[in-house]
Amino acid sequence: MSRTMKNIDSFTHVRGESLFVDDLITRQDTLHGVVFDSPKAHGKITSVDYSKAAALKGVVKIFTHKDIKGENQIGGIMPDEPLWAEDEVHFWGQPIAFIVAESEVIAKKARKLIEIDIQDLPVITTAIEAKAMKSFISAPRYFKLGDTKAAFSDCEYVYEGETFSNGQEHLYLETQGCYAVPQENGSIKITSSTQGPTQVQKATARVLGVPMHKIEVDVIRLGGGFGGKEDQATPWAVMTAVAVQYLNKPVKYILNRHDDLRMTGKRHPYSSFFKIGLNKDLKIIAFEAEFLQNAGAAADLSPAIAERTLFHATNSYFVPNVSTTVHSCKTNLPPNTAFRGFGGPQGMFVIESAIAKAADQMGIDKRKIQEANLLAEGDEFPYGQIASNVEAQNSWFTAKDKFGVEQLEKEVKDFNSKHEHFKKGISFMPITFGISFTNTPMNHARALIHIYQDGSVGVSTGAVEMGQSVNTKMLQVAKLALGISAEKVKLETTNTTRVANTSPSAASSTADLNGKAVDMACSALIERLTGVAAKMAKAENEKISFQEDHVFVDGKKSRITWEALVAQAMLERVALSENAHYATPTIHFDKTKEKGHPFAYHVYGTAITGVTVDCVRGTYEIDYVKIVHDFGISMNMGIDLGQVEGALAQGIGWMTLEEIAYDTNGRLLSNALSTYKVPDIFSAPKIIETIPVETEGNKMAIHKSKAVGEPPLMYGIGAYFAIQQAVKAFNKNYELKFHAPFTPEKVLMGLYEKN
Ligand code: LUZ
Ligand code: MOS
Repeated sequence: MSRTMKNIDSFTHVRGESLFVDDLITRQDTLHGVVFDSPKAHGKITSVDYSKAAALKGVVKIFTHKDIKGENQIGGIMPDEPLWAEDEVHFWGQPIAFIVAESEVIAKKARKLIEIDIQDLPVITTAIEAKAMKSFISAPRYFKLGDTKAAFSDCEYVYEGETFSNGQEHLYLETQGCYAVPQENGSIKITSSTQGPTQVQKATARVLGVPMHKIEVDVIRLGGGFGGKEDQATPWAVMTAVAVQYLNKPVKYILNRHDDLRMTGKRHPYSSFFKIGLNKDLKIIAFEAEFLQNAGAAADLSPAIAERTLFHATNSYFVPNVSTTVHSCKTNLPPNTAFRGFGGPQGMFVIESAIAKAADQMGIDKRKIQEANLLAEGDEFPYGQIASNVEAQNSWFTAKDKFGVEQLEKEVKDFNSKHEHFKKGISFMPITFGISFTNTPMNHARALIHIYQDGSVGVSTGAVEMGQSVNTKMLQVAKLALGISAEKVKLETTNTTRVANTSPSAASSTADLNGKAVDMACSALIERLTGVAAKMAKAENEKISFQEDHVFVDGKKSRITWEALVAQAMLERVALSENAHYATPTIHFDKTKEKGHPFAYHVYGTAITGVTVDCVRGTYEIDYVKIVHDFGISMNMGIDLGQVEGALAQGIGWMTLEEIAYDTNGRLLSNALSTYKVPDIFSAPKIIETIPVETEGNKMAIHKSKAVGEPPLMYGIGAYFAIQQAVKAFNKNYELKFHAPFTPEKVLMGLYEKN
């Protein structure tokens, strides 16, 4: 196949013609909503006075839980989240009511007129406090391999420590939003900026008390999701639908940035504790970790995210004795949610911290320990899966070789010996990331393909386009399978009436799951068309193939065009539509034993990060990140490199700059782009070099092109340890701390502590 193609959205993106929810032409009678949310993180609502707001000219109705005909419940994994608060509020920003007015301006004015009294209850903002108060979302989970207790007594070196990694704001360019329009007989069509159209449909049906077939959800594309719209696009869509059900008029709600930042959950902050044991040969013999996940005020996806932390707690290393625990801690923050990596990055930061601590105490290079413990073929993960087609060592040694590590390390040493006020650091960051939803039943997808009678093709899948270019990949799969040119194939919107019961576009698995379904649907169509073509060409079925918009006979182009073939198939009344269902084979997981084979495959890679720290100011620059990445056999290197670079920048941001801050009352302080620093072009690495590992690829991946959305984010963890090394080079007395993000402020304090 041609393993390259420009993103099919680039033309309309560049011209500003791509449609997002807010670009839809609305009906003239459209009303506009805005949420009234809690101004306190925890308390009893003693009174709310809506009268002044309701009296404002242009206000149509203020909706509360009392207006719900079905259930006041939007919890996905667990039924613990009301759409609108009833008697109690559990986080600052929790929706209490929905004001619907003739314009957004009026709705916002009305919001200011609502008077509320809340009787304060104690506020918990950290996972550590929550654990002390036994405030949990769900039961703890434990993964075990071997016997750590016995193993520690055999270890030459044992170290313990603690870590913290902060949350992260998704900052999708397009904020949350939706537009709901009444149809006949109580049906509602919702256009939503969601990664999970089916979640939106299901939650809406539940709250409205109507069957799912009354609710149609359509998704054109998202201006970014990053996990923030896997579950948390739902409430706004449901609220507009409640209003439509009552008013029988279209209702639109696009959150502004402040409302979005305040009301939505983020990546989970984690407080963690580790114990690591090594023998004389630097082998990690035992590893224990306890993860305290700050889940916020409701479950959302937290238990699944907690689980993925345990799956990634040993990163790219084989450790024979492992014992890990995760507690999903209930606090009074907005429910934290999916974010690219889904708990994996938080897990990997801890073992990297443990290795850094061990290396520091032993007085050796961190990378010696990393290198001595890399996963090999046949190693067992703590969850029972046996590693196969492992590229951990391949990517590591390729990076060392291709990027000339000796030279890079010499540069650091030379530079540091010559410069007093600037210091360089270098780090290695291997990654191993499991591909599949950890919840096995979610690993399925469908595609619906129509060949129209003029030969053009429409492809519908469950995949949501969110800038990751999944539609381009789907188009590549279809055009290759049908042997036709790209212009003949159109990717349709993602719509619950065409493709039902979808899993969210998440877990890096969207292209694999939906691409396999597209491939299957095309194969079925081709099989039927082969019969027609064979008759037309007077040849046997086996001799027929489809390429270059023509029927090929015996590998040679015939005069029968695709169009002529399709026209003939119509005359012969051959079905030109096909629906296919793909469910990942092989995978399984037993939660009672915490063992199984949960992942279709793993993605591997190694990043080398070089930084320079300004030791007067505490600022730093990322000189380079050099990556050897396991793409499998990429079906579109342009797109995949974009994913690597974007994920890397996002990972570096999480580790270095992005500092979510809540005060002790649970109020978000980093509530604007002036107080929350996201990486920009000035903080981007000066050089990003990415080369593919040489590999056979993996058949479980679509066209052997491995999932690429999430794994490269974790290369960003390398920035933390490169900066740490530079700080240590300046200040020998610096005591290693593992408290991310490593902001310039923390760097400065590290440079001068005990110095
Ligand atoms: N979402 C989900 C995910 O529901 N399950 C997962 O395992 C997952 N993994 C990564 C990102 N999103
Ligand atoms: Mo996700 S973190 O919605 O793949």
